Amino acid sequence: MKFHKIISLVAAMQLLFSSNVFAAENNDKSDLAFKNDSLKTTIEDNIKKQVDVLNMDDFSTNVQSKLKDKLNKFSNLKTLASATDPYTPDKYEPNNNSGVATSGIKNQVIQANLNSATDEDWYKIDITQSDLDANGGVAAALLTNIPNNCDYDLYILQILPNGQIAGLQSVQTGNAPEAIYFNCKPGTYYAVVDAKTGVENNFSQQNYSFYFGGAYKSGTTGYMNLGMKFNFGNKNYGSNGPWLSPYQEIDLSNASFIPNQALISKLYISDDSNGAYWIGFYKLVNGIEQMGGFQSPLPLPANQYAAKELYQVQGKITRSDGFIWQPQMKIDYLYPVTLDNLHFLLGQ
Ligand SMILES: [Ca+2]
Ligand SMILES: [Ca+2]
Ligand SMILES: [Ca+2]
Repeated sequence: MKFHKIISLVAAMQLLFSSNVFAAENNDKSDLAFKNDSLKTTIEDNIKKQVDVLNMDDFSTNVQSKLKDKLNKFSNLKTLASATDPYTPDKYEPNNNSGVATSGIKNQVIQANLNSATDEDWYKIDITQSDLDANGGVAAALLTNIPNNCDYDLYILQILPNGQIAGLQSVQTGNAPEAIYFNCKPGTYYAVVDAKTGVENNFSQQNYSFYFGGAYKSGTTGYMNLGMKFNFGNKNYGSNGPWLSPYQEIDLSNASFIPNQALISKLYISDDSNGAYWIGFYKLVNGIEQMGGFQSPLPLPANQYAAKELYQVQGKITRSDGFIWQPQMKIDYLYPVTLDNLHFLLGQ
């Protein structure tokens, strides 16, 4: 049975049986079946809102409007895997039905293809409670790099204990990518990549890219050399101290090596220096301070501030015997898995 027939059946079942496995904010059960637009809008709006509302300005004490692009000073830019292999054989075959669905691909981007008129690709993931805890209860399935002149669609199915099937679909036209975000409970879920019926020669040896897993991922910039130098000279402010240095800034608001919409999980600023003696040294990033000698994350609430921002760094000191601070910074972040961010998962 070709996949569209199964889908028709599933749609009919959705109308007949009330199931809200995919919790939507819509009480109309018949409308729930295969209508993920509202869910997608909800999560994307939520993500956008989160980033927009929680602005770095809120904790910056000294933001100035003039931005400087110092990206070329980075010595260890994260190298992104960019190229996908367009023509490898589909190593996940056979997987043309739920019984032989491909497993073991959770939270990865894979390359596969629909290489004949009868090919359909079934994937199976088991979503656990810990997966949900890490993702706010939201999972994602994304299909992109659909070959030119092809039109593939994406379906999410769950077989319920009583034999009913619940489902969602994303059915864009042409080779536009497909994306489904869904609220879910622990359980086994199937994703199906299927060629749209009625499109001629709707298959290709060329690979598509596919992701099935949590809606959020964590990442890190690693320690970045900021190219900054704070020379405090020979000074003893004693009881008149401490003295606050002018700030130096680094603009990461357009940094391509940080995913869009990433939020800061942890922010570190290092003590790197020439090793000279100091008393009462403090490190500040956008007004958040930490005493020299500590390597723990700065006291900043997790996952509330945008990572792609302008950062202003400065130092505060009571006594310096020729101390020169050359800080490195590391940002651990959390980001939503979107079509736009998918390349960050390649090569993992
Ligand atoms: Ca295939
Ligand atoms: Ca297949
Ligand atoms: Ca499509």
